Amino acid sequence: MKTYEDILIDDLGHGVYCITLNRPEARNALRTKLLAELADILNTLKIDDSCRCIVLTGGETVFAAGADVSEMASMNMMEIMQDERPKYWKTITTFPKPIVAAINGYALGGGCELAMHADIIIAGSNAQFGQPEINLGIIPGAGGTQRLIKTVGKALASKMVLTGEFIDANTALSVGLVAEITQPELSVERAIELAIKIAQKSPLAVQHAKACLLKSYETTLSDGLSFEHETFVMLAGTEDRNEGLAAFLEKRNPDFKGQ
Ligand code: CO8
Repeated sequence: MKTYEDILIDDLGHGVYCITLNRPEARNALRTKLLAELADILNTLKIDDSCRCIVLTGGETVFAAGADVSEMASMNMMEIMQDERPKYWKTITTFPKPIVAAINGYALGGGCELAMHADIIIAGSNAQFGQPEINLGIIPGAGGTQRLIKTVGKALASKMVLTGEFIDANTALSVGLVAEITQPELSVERAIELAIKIAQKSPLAVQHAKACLLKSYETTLSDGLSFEHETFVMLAGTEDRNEGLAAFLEKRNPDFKGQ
């Protein structure tokens, strides 16, 4: 597997790959190079059948302090219009396999937006989430206004985006931004545990379940229910579905092949 400068990739076996953001000297700020590397590895893992689930982390002390402010400061409006970053964000947004994020320390600006691209967030008790772009005279640019409000509701999202105030792990748990809180040193371990559990399921069912869950962001309830039903019917034609039902009836573990 290719090696990168701004991210580390570990094949953990069991169908799980761990991606670690690796710019500790800049609090893992998401410069364009880092986003390009992240998009590159996700494009590789998207079509690699040995990958069934991703763990995404920044390590024990910080997840990511947002876009790289020095890089952004050097860009004028024309350069922002022609920016490559939205292309890389799109790869993250459309990645079809589950992402479990282990978030410790700051997840700010683009870092909070990246965290919200994960399907499940495990937060270390030291985690802090924020959209402080307003302090820089800008606004969130990678979905922060849209995903945050859909996740935590208007009151808290508006407070965070308009004041730049951070929320801690307990608040993030209480509003549903994160699924669980652990001690900081255990968040990656817990994320891996969940990722291994997901990786043992039918990859077809998992990817379609993710697509259905995300569809709810985009559509009305009745359209979402139709999408879910069509997907449910389609999965009835898969070998994994036959295997899953047969294994249950035969009291054995299923052997899902992704077919
Ligand atoms: N960009 C670049 N460098 C950074 C960033 C950043 N976002 N954050 C921290 N650093 C650097 C600092 O400059 C410092 O470098 P040096 O040692 O060379 O001076 C080093 O990291 C350590 O930083 P601090 O000394 O400040 O560390 P602290 O632990 O005291 O504070 C904080 C950590 C709270 C994270 C603080 O650094 C901070 O507030 N950082 C900026 C947070 C911020 O404003 N983030 C939002 C950025 S804008 C954004 O994310 C928009 C996304 C748009 C995406 C659009 C795509 C199309």
